[in-house]
Amino acid sequence: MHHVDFTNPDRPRTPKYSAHFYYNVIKDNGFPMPDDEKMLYGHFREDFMWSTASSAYQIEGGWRADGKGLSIWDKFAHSPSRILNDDVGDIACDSYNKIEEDVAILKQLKVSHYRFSISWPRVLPDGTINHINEAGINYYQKLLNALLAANIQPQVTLYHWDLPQAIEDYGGFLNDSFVKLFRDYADLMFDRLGSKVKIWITFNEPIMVANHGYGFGGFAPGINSGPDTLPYIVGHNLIKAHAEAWHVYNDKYRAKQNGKISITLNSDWSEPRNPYRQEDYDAARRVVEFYLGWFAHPIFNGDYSEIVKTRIRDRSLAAGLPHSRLPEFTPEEIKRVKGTHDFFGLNHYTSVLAFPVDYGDDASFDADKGVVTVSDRVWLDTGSVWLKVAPFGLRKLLNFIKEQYGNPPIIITENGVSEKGTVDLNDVHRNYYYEKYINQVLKAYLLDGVDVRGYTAWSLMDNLEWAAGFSERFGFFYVNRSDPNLPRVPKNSVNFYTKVIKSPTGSAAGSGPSASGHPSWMESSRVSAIKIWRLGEPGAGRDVSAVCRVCLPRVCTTGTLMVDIE
Ligand code: PNW
Repeated sequence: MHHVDFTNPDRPRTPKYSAHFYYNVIKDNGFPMPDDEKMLYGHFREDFMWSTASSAYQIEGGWRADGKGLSIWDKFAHSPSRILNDDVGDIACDSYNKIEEDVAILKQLKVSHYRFSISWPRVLPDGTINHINEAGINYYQKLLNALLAANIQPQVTLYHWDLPQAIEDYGGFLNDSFVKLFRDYADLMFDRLGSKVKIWITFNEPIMVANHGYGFGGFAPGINSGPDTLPYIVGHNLIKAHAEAWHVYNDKYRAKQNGKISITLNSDWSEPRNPYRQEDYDAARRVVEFYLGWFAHPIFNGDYSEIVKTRIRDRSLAAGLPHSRLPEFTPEEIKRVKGTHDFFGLNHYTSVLAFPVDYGDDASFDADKGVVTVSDRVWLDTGSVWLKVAPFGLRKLLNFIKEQYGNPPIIITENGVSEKGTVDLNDVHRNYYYEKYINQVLKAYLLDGVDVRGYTAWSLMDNLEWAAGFSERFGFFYVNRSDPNLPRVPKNSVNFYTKVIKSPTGSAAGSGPSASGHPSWMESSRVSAIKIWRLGEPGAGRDVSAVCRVCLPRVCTTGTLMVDIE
């Protein structure tokens, strides 16, 4: 249980992970279940919104149908090597032609809500209200009618990454005029669709638009020429555009349409890599502050947070610039943006471990944050490299939002897990993921008093997973792409999610144990922890015994990255 350094005459003994492990077995006189991993039985509020989600570019197809304009993702996908296997969304899941099928599978799931997004270039081909494409609006009218007829309430996102290419041709989010263009588009959608919609979301995950679209360039429009400045300009215009759309709704439509409107922000949760180092705590805090706070702070508290402002300003001045690379809001703008929310829309998938790193002269969002993140190797793998299963982080993130942003009502607008490789409809890993994550949401609600109003599983069906193409599958329904009819085939998790939603006593997750000691709806997930190891790339699945050879995760005595002994 101890490593002995035979090259050192003192023969020093260093405890291996097994020593810490055995120490705890002795201390606990056995194996008590950690509180955090115990199932909590109980119910969400009566009117809890149980939803599942999709987005326009990922499912609709019909890329040139009936007068639709092109989006930046159409152009990006048609450029060589931007998407894995050169996949394109030209047809995707053909949802443009499959309203009935999509509503049928939503009914099968028994969700009360469905989150989808509007393709801006489908309704406004050149992005402006100078030319309205009635056929495009008609598609969304029909979809809304079909949903309402099935007693499913829509949650509608105005922007889920498919900017009209015509707007990008004029600088896209980098051009201030974007703010007015988005306001006009939002105004038109409220006017034409608003009588049927009670939940609006302005932007999905602005950080991905800013950083991946205009920083790293891995997402459309694929710009990476100014990672130190462009993401901040994009973020700034995005925040202002969100606020204008909220005000239009508030001033012109709220009284008669009686809906709610906000933004969806995404964030990982972050723990210190070494819980005994203050620097790692500070780094972990910066991760969430830069990720979520970049957008949440101006909208919920007013202006960018001090941590974000100070770090970017200091690093800008140190590099010899006359002022911060982060744009400033005027006092009027701070007032105009603050409070433009009716709920907190949250997308969450995974957690990370953080430690500080000085990036030197490197100028980028990551360098400003000054953090490197890793995963705890006991967290299970999934079909996406960035996504590790760490359910506890969702409860912590919900508490962070409650404490930092004034205890807002929270709608979880995405949470889910992927697989890749061979198709296996018995997706018990997905049941496992949902059971554990939803139970953490229940704990946040019942034990911590977080005001959670809804939960949305990503995704309704397998779809175009952005730069990963069709290779990573998040769906409840498998879409058979070798059949030209693109049939939606239920995976095992359809039954699982339906049972969570409709557990015996109503809208509850965890209605109480059955004879076996587990609630009936969780039976199928118990074997999944074993299977989930095999989800990644061939060879990526790890055997539990290979994890944590050298030192306790996060309590690494050497303070270096954890490495395998071999
Ligand atoms: C979200 N990451 O995007 C999006 O809103 C969805 O459209 C997407 O399909 C889903 O999550 C699953 O990926 C993300 O690399 C994409 O950290 C990538 C990351 C996070 C969110």
